[in-house]
Parts: sequence; C-alpha cells; structure tokens
Amino acid sequence: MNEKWWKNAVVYQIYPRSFKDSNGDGIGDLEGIYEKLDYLAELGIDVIWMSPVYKSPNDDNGYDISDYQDIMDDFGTMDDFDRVLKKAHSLNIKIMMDLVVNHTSDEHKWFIESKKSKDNPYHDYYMWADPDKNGNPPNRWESCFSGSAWEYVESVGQFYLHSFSRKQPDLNWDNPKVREEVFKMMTWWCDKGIDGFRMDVISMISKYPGLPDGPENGNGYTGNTSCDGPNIHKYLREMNEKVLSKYRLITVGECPGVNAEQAKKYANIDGSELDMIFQFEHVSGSALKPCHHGKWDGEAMTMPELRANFTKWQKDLEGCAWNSLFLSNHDQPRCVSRFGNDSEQYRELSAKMLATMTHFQKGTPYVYQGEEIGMTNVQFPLDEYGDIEVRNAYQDLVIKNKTISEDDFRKAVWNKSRDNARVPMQWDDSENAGFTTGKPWFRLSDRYQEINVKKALEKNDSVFYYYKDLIRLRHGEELLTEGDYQLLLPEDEKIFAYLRTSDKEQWIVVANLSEDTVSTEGLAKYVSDKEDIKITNYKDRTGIKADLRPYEAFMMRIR
Ligand code: TEU
Ligand code: CA
Repeated sequence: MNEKWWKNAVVYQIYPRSFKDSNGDGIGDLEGIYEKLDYLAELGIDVIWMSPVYKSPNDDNGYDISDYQDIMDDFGTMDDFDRVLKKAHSLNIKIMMDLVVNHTSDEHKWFIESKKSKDNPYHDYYMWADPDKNGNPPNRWESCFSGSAWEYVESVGQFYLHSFSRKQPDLNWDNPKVREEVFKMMTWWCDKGIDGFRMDVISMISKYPGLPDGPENGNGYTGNTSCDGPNIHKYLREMNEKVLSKYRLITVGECPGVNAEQAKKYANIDGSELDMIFQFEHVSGSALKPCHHGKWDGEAMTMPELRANFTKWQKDLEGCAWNSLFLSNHDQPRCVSRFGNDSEQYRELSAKMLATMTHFQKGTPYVYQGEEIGMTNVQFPLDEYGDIEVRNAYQDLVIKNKTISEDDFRKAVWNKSRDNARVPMQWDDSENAGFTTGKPWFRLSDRYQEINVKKALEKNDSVFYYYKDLIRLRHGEELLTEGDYQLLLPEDEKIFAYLRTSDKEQWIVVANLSEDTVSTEGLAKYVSDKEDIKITNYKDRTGIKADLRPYEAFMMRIR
C-alpha cells in the first residue's frame, strides 16, 4: 500500500450519539456501530472518522474530554471499541479517531489540579491570566459559544481561557509538558492500532503572546488572535516527528480561520505536518448576504461564490498540498437543504448533483452519516434544540442583547444549526427509524418514513447506490486522484463544470446547481466522439449536448 493511500480513499464520519443505539437507552453506541459496519463496507468507504467516544461530561456532546484513554459509559467499554476496530479492519475499513486537544473538559484531572492554585504543577497546563486593574479579563476574546472566552476562578484569583464552553478550558500548548502528555496519549492510541486522527480546531492550539485582541466584534475564530498562531507549525512538526511519522496514518486538521495560502504549510505534501485540512470558507456563508449575528443569519454561498472558492483551493494547493472535500459534518446543516433542494421532487437529484460536483475534485472526499441517503434539515420547536451553541446563542442574542427576534432566531436555527446533522440516523420506517427501541436522545426527523437506509437499499437508483458508484470511481480511476483540475464556464450563473486531465485521458464533470433547464452550448467545444458517460443522475444522459435539466449532473470521459 503506498504511503499516501488516503489520496484515493473516501472517509465516512460517524457521530456515535446519533448513529445506532444497540441497548435501548436512546443513545447511539459502539455496539451499534459494530452492527452497521457491514452496511459501510457495502457503501465502499475506506475510513471511518469516529467523533469522540471518550469519557466526557457531555457539555459539548463529547468534545469536552475528561479521560482521553477511556470510553464514555453511554457508548460502551474499551472492549467494545476494540471489537469495532477489529471488525472494521477485517472489512478493510480504517478507524480515524477524533483528537480534541485544544482543550479538555473542566472535569479532566489536569484541570481539577490546575485550578487548585497558581503553584500547582498542573497550573500551567492551561491558559490562565490575571484580571486587569479593573478586575476584567485580559482581552475582549469571545467564546465560539457566545459570551466572554474567560472564566474567573476565585481560588486562584485568575481567569482561564475557554474558546468554547466554560467547561472546555484551553490547554497551554506552549508548555512542553502538555505537548508531551498529548503525544504520549496519541502514541497509546496508535499502538492500539487506530489508523489516524481528525484534529479538532488544531489551528487554535498556538495562541499569540500577550493574547492581543482581534477586531472589535471578534469571536472565537476571528482574526489571528486565536487561529494560526506563531508556534502552530513548530508544534505540528513536533507532533509529526514524535508520533505521526512513526505510523501509517491518515491525518486531517480542522482549521477554522486558515486560508489556502496558510493551508499549504499544514497540509504540505512533504509530509512534515498533516496530510490535509478542513477549511471552512465554503460553509461560512455568502459574502453577498453575510451573517450579522455570528453564524445565525446570512445565506449559503451563491453558486458562483462556491465554485470560485472550490477552484481557489484546487489551484492554490495543486502540487504542494492536499485538499479534503466536504459539504457536511456534525457541525453543519444538511448539504442537500443548504446547497441543494430538499423538496420531495428534487431532493434525490440535488443530493446526487452535490455529491458529483464535490467527489470528483482533487482531494479526499468526506461523507457525513446520512448524507449518503440524502437526509435533510429539520424544523423543530426551539425548546427541542439542546446543542450548547444554540442554547448560548439564544440567551445572548434573543434574551440578553435582543439583537434578533425569537422568530428570526428560530428560522436561523432551522437553517444553520448543528442539530440538523445530529438528528438520529434513519435506518428504516419502523418506530424511531430503527435507530433505537427506546426514547431517542434527540427527536427524529418527520421524514424518516420517506428517507431511510432500508428504502435506499431497495431502490436501485437511490442516493445510496449513487454514492456507492462515486466511491467505486474514486477507487478505480487514477485520473480522479492525480489528474489536473481546470474550471470551465467561470461566468456561468448556474453550471459548475470542470475538467480532470491526465496525460492519457480527459474527463468532464458538469453540474447544474439550479432548478432551471440550462443550455450546455458553452461546453460545445468539449463535445467529442469519445464521449463515455461514467455517472449521471438522469438515466437518459448520453452526451454533453442536451440541455441540463434541474439539478442534472454527470461525469464523462471526453478524451
Ligand atoms: O468545531 C470547531 C468549529 O469550527 C465549530 O465550532 C464550527 O465551526 C461551528 O460549530 C459551526 O457553527 C469543533 C468540533 O467540530 C465541534 O463539534 C466542537 O463543538 C468544537 O470544535 C469544540 O470542540
Ligand atoms: Ca445506547
């Protein structure tokens, strides 16, 4: 297996809490994942990115870890994890763990010690700061979950930094002991046989000395004050040298606040840091209809903006770094609702179209649980949303500062909340969509009788089988891994078309991101007598010429 095996791999993200419950407590668990590994093998994916299953008080659904080397009771035991790992490997599926080391839970033993006193040996494991002369925090930093990023602790007379919830204190990566503890823990997991790490907000681990303020209306990611700090590459190179380079892993850094130029370092093809990163420009909304209240209002990028952003990352990283390709994850609304059309008429067509335009770019594609069956956003009553990001934003924006009405906030939550992705997986049309025999921890979508795995497996032109084809093509075609990317029709308002070219062949990918029928005359010069259709979401498509119908997409060999 070549050392960069992940270049033609497809990764499937599991959010364990919402994937499959095996014991009727309404919460997804490791045994549930074990039960569904054959389903994932059928889909053809190569790697599972498993969102955190470690011990955690669940303030941020497991992204607040209190013991990195033990399993949260809700999810089962370490034996359960070992069984999942063993069966996954027997099915030639690798496991990528979620590494959350920008912060721990405040219930981690390190923090319990750290907050005891200034001279406790663990005190400098975290980011503490003295109050200013008026007793206020050292800067204006905001938490990504609303409010100040600083919490005062009487016992030490200092504030500690929490870029996220107050139960998620930021680790002090400038302390070599912290780095040593993290690398030791990573090694322990690698020696167990896991195959990689997705690194949570890894671009935030190096803070600027003196903790300078970002722009006036900053929040946890704004400016460089909390992202892409001065020692980030030193620490990632150290991690690579002491851990990553010793194993055959796949690594992806979650990098809010990192642009394409900066990404070249994080995802450098020289293998000195990480294999790839998640960038967030394409899911940060339209510059034409921007957000005014954190993430909550604003609109998705227009198609021209989206196409320009994808193309920028394709061209900028070409030859020097590697892209991840994603439209969904556990923090984002469902892509078919956000970028496609989740009506009964167009949901499947647009889900397939979005997957086509994404999967055939140059990079490693990521599929989020439920995306492969076209799961959609939901619209629940506001009090059913439990995610800390929503709860805190509601208090901050609606109750405290009254900058957005409850009605507008509800609509914003329906469009943009992370909960859209955390609605339980829809396995069949039985009660609770076959997710649990108990009371589900979070409400099911009202559409699970229409949208579920059982139905998808019984329908030979379902979104599931389309994804299975995409993955088969990704595996089988060297051109999709290494071929050059070239955007076509840069000015077109509705068509996203690009070429993938190797020295032997040339393929064209065409997607109509609109509900309109549009002409392909702009592609006339690519019509060839060698047209060989590879995949299409309309069965009767045979060549480039015919108009594109609503949400039509295809990929074709043209040379
Ligand atoms: O997310 C960081 C991050 O960028 C998210 O805050 C995301 O941009 C935002 O929620 C979108 O509204 C990581 C994890 O993926 C997220 O689940 C955790 O809550 C967060 O870090 C803290 O660990
Ligand atoms: Ca369970």
